[in-house]
Amino acid sequence: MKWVIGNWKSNGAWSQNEALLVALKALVCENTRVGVCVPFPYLAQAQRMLQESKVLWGAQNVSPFGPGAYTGEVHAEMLCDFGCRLTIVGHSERRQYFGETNAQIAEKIQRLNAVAITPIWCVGETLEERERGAWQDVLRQQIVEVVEIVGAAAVENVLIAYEPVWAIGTGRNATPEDVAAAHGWLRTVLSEVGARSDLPILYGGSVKGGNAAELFTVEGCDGGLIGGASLSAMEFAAIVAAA
Ligand code: G2H
Repeated sequence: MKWVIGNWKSNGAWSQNEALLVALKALVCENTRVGVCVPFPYLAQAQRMLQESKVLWGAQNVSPFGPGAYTGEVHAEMLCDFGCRLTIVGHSERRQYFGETNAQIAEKIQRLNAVAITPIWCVGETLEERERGAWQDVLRQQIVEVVEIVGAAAVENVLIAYEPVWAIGTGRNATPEDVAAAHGWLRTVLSEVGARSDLPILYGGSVKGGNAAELFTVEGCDGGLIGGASLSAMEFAAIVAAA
């Protein structure tokens, strides 16, 4: 079973979303689990449009805190009110622009677990880290620092998304060999820390209709987290068909 999950990032407008959600709802997803992570203001729209379909929806972030005096935050119970089944944590854009740390990601995973929303836990190395041969250390650290805080049992039901930062929105996707090596390494590290090594691991980074089949058939690749291409109904449908 493959997963194909859209990540709209900070894109969308009420009127445009309507057409995209109608197209999503019409997707045939018999052997593929399809989902979409939308900006907070559009969760109600996604819920209204997708609730009769097999397509799952969710958010792209969650507060590391519960209810209380945390101005601007959206806590996990609020996501339940909008029927969210999935939510992204630790996306590299949040690490890069908002200083999100592995400790915060651990908190967010726990908050989502507490309300039975599946965390999509993103990991990945930068170009600089890859070029100096540190990608394995970086991935290990991203996994270990979270599991040390939450424990292996808390990551039993997560989806992992391997998103090499150098492939995000750049049009330069990782090669099937890169994906096989990274996913294999992540499984080794998961096993080292006592976590499930057979967790679903999605690939994210410039996936399109034209390269999805090649990437998704890599051993150990359980589908994709799709950014830019999820904003086009035709492109996203082609990716789902390739899964
Ligand atoms: C990676 C991906 C989706 P894109 O961030 O999370 O985005 O497909 O645009 O590279």
